[in-house]
Amino acid sequence: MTPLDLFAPESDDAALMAQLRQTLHDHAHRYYVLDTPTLPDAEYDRLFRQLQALEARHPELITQDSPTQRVGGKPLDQFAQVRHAVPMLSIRTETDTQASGAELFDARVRRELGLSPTDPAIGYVAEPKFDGLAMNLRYEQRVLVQAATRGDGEVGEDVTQNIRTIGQIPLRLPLDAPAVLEVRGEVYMRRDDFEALNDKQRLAGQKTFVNPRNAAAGAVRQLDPAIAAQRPLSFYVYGLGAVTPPDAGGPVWQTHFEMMQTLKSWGFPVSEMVKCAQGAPELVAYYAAIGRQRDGLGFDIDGVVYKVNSLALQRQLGFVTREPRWAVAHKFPAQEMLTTVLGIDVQVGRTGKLTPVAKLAPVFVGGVTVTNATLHNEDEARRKDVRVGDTVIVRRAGDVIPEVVSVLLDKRVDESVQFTMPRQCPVCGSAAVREEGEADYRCTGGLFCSAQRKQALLHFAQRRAVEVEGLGDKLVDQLVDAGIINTLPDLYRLGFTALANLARMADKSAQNILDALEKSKQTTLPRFLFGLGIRHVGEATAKALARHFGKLDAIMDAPEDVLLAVADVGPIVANSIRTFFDQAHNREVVEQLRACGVTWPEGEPAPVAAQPLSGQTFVLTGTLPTLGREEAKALIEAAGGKVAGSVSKKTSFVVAGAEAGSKLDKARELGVAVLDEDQLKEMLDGGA
Ligand code: 5U1
Repeated sequence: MTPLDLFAPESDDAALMAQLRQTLHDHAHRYYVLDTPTLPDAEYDRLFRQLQALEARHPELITQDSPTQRVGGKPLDQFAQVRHAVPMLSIRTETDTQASGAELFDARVRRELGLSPTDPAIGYVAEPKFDGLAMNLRYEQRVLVQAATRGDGEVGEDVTQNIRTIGQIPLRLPLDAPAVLEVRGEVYMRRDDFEALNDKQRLAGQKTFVNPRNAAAGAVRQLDPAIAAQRPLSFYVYGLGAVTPPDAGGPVWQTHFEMMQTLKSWGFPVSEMVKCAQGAPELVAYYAAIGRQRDGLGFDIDGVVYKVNSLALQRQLGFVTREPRWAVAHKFPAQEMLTTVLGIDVQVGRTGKLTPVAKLAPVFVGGVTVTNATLHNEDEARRKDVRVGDTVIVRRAGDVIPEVVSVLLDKRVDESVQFTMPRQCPVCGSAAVREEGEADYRCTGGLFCSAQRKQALLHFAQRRAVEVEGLGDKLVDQLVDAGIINTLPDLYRLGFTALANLARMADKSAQNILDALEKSKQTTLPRFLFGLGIRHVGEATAKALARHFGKLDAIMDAPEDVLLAVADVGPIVANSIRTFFDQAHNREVVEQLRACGVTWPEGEPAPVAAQPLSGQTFVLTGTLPTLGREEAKALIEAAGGKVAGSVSKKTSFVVAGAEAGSKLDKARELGVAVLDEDQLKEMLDGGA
């Protein structure tokens, strides 16, 4: 055996291992950062296992940057301390007073630079402010050697083992990267990953996390890297720490934006939302645009950051204490705040559903003052164990109903008592029952219960039903509490005097209500049906029933099996409709409304052949070239089809327009047929 024979296989393996590492790195970058995978998962797994096998054979050839080394190492007792080569600064927060935070910042920068109002606008970079944990990643000779938390800015903790598990973070950099490079950015958890993690925790009977930020912090500070690896984290880069200086061969950049583009080319994830902006007006527009997108993003941001783009100007501006003068954070209204629970009320809905609602000390959250937060139902209230007197975190994101996220148990007062759902309706005293398999308690009082009567009136009078303009909850409270109105037909028996005698009711307003009531008498069959408030009969079902039967009497008399022939009606809905019209008092209400003059045009039952889309369920996604979302929905429904909000195996077609999102992906995953607008129109014309 020659020396060559002895070493050749080993050097072949070494070359193969290097090649495998490169392929796996490239693919991980395309998968995690660019979101354009080119290798099937199974092939990636095969190459990964091949590399693992070679490394098992040659442990001395394992490199720190090998993709197999993302998850590894033993659980730690504690994290080692790391002194940052360049302190991790904090960032000044600009809050809106009279002027916008962007205008205040721009004015300050111009003043510091000694610019006059006639001098040109300053070039800025505007970025989202990710709601996660600041991290410093250190690369030496283009290999990730250390990841450290911010800590106090001077000294952080070495969390390298955990950070290596984040697929978006390159373990190795290309050859044009400098010998020493520290990048700074935010480690965060996407909202869908957070939900999935909490589902998993719940199933395992383990504690859930309050929000994505806490979940990310828990994962980063997890002493066992194997557990950290199961917590899905993401990363965005936004700046630099120590870097090889230009005179030692390090990179030279003129602007922050240029530097970010280089970081992107080296494999770091840079947000697509990072934009250049000229002067204050473009920063103001950026703040507004990102604010509008905020709830639709897949992750939490708590504001935006403005930075002077020119690195020379940044140097000129310098720092005050620990904050740069060239950057500022402009926060959005907080979506989570602390407040106190003053009481827990139980509200009664139109169908008798009892909902526990926490009454809160007023708190400004998500841009509005919140005084109520739903606790949904008994199980949810128990799970969160919210008690009167508790200090709680309240969350309000976008237009969603505010909710109590969690209780600060260490602030709980000793004598607090657990909430229990009442067994009687808090309004009428009738029994409250929870049917098997249902999450909700319901009041059994029906229209005997004044709360249900009020809700039934409001439901009937709403814009989407017969629409009685001006009949809001305050007026309905007055009318029902004074015993003036008990049933829907009583509305049309209201006289001017009864209305005008109510507290705070001017003659003019009383007349407006009477006029609105008169106007509401001319309605349509779907609006009237929907307004009756039959359980499970929403607008779409009411439309389908009206289209199918043409006349109200036909619906009122239809047996369940005939109702089942309607496109939108399943057994539960059919049963609910039958039960409603089998009750004499409900038929009486309909007759009295008709006697009061409520009327609608009736038609003939729709012939089956005239319903080209009957039995088909559609999901709309993206922007169609000519049809608006509501228009497309109405056309599909008018043709006998159903429109659903999410894609499932039961979906017949997904209609996709520009910028179609995850619904299109799901359709492809499930093999659901995808149509464009032209194909939909063809079907509507009876062409399919
Ligand atoms: N996007 C972004 N977030 N963020 C946070 N940029 C950014 N820059 C920061 C911080 C603390 O600090 C530098 C301006 C020093």
